Amino acid sequence: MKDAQPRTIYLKDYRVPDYLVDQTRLHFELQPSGTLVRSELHIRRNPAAGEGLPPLALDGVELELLSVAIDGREVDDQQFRVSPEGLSIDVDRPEFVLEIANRIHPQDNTSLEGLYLSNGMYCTQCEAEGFRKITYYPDRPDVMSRFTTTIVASRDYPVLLSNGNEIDRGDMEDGRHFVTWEDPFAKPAYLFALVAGDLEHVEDSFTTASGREVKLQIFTEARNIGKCDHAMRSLKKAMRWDEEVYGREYDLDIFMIVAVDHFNMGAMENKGLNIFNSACVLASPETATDTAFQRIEAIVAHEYFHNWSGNRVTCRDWFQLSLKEGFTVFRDAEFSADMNSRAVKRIEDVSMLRTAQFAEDAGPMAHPVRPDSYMEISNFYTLTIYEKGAEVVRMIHTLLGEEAFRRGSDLYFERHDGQAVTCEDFVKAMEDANGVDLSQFRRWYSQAGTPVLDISDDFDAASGEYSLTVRQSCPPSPGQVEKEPFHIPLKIALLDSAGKNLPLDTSGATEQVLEVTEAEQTFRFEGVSEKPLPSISRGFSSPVKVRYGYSKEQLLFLMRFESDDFNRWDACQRLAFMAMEALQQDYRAGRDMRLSPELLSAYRSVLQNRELDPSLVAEMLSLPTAQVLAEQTDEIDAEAIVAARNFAEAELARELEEDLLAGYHAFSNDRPYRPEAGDIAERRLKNTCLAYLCVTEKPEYLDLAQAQFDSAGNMTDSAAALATLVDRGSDEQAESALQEFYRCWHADTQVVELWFALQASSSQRGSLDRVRALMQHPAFELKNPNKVRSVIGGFANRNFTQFHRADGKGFEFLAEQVVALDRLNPQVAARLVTPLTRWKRYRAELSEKMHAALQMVMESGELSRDLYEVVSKSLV
Ligand code: B3K
Ligand code: ZN
Repeated sequence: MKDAQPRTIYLKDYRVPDYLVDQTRLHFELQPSGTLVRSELHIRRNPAAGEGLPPLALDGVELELLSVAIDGREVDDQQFRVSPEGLSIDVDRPEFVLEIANRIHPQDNTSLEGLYLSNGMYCTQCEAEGFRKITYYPDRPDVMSRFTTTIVASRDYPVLLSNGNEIDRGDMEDGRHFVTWEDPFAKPAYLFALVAGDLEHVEDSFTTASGREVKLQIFTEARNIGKCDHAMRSLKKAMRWDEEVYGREYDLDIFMIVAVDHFNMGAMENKGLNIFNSACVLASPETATDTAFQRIEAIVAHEYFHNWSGNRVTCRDWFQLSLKEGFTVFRDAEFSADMNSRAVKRIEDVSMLRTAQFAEDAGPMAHPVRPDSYMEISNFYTLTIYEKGAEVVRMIHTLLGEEAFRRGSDLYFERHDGQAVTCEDFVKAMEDANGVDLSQFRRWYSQAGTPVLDISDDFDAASGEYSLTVRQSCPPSPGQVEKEPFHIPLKIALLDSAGKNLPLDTSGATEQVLEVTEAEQTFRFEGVSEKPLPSISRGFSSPVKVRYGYSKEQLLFLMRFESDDFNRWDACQRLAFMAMEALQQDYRAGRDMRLSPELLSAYRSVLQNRELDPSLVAEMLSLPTAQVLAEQTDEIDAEAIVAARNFAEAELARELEEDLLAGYHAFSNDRPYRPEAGDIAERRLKNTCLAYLCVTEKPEYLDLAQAQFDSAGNMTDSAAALATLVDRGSDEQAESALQEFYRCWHADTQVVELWFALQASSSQRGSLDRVRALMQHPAFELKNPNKVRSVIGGFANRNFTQFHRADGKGFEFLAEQVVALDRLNPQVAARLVTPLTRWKRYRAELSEKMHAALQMVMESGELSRDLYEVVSKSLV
């Protein structure tokens, strides 16, 4: 790929489409030898595009063109040109019906983009540019069309689904049958879906606020039919929530979800026919962990919410991706917060942002929430677009407040229903609905990088004035050296020496959102009688790094008295981070390591506190992961991080043994499993205690883990016990538990994926040899992204210790796998290579080895556009 470099697409080159497609009629014949696609497109010159009749440019990739006709007459091949990227047809009239026939080969499609087969079931994935692998089409989101789809197939595929409502079905003479679907809502091609297979379904219904009855169906292979109830319950909750919180009702008479085993990501919001990765929809208490239950609830909601934020109002072009993704992630996060523990949801999201998004923002692929350019759009389904995009929407919510935000979203949906719009339109609706000016705020969309706030304070006892001085800066990112100041909402409170929140104004409010807009700015508070302790960025009010010189004592104080649970956790994290820093320094200097007594006493008091939400306690007791520690250091010393963490864990386990055991018993119970917040919290804390206890490797605690493993009635407890035995048990214990688990669950795809992941990510047992052996296991399949993510992803992303082995073999292994995968599935390969792109952040020895591995990928031969973009940008 070095000679023919992929083309870069720029936002500044956006032009409206030359032609519009009012109607799209598709006809699919699914045959073993290939699928015949016939399309009938009602095309019209776009009046907004100017004069004349330029050639009609249609996208099309890997298609076998059979015929082209305009208004019923075959077009002779002088009038059109076919290239590997598409078809260009000369046009002599402003409005016409174009008919195309082409053949595709879903059976050979391993990219899982376009139409492909998963366990014998046909399914599609069109976002972002997969529709062009189905037929020739203006495959861009600003071309919105009404689709009618007929699917013809053998009776071996009894279920034939597409978007919208079923309008016809019947048998054909040759033993085949057909179904026709019509979607009354105009949509871009990326929302098209087709499914054909031997599927069963569960059914339910939902009555909308205005009294319409909607049929809800979840389709799966027969063996999984018992695992749909949780998704169905989640769907109904999401539908109700969107009515109550956003006033948004569902618009079709039917909403379908299909579970497929081979899927590049979590799920897809195709109109009326969501397609889900099986792992993100199927669950039962025996087979799914609490984490899986919560993930399913969130993803079902996310895809459902897209029906408004994404489908009814869609993106003009792919640079605007965060318009639908950032907003929808914000919506699903609020939904999850309302359904579960708000603080814990926030902690989980922020931890992920701080680890992975901050790393992205500081790396070679850093890009703004609205990027300016890309080579391959699939590479831009990133944490920046999704999670930082959601933080940007959240900041608007924080700045405007609940009601004003709702006014803005109402106006946005009303004004742009049925349109393909931009991030600018979203911000404008927020402004217009509320008469506010968000000019400076828009920089969040155009500037990449994580801003840093350096905060200092001052107290003048004589005048009673307390002041906070905030300096903001943002490190350079690719193509952006200088950054203009951001508009940052900073939610704060001031605590007095008794731990009480001070009133901050005459109304007595104890919390305030400071609007930071300048490079340096001072905020003053009058009538303060003693020097307060600031609680800064409550609830993580903006996606920035806050630096304030908290002492250990102040952090302990915040942990005791802070009323904002997120900041209480954050104080604990800061304390743990300081302790881990010190341990790393000890390790590097060859000194004996000594765990901070403050951290120990903080953990002890948290563990003894029965007032706190147990899942908050579990979060507080979890040391920052190696990945977090790595992200927060300028020069990553993997060995020191691992040594410091292992030491701290061992010390905590030893010192807190009694409290941990008491915690384990206090939160064990025999109640039947329910995936509800309270119960999840208790299980989480109990299993956190168990994991710590087993760090001691004392037989009595390993017996406890074994007993839990043997008697667990749900997958959360079973998997937690297994992970503990694998990490801390003897070889014999670990192997026999693994075998037993596999014997029990080998027929369940999701559990086998968990079994793979647990081994590959085990710092003790997930050696490179084991990972290679797992890849030879009969249940492993390189063509299945879930298996790849469990084994190779588990090793490269979640097994810090083994992946960073000093000889660089972990990096070489990843490079090899990425190259092999690129031939099959470029999207997955380009994502999997991410850990190697961070080479600049490491100390010399590992950095060189990582760089060499990346170079190896580059020189391995012709790379896909996806992989080429990531690797070439990372080698610079
Ligand atoms: N919109 C899809 C993601 C499509 C990814 C394409 N590479 C799922 C989601 O965000 O809801
Ligand atoms: Zn989404």
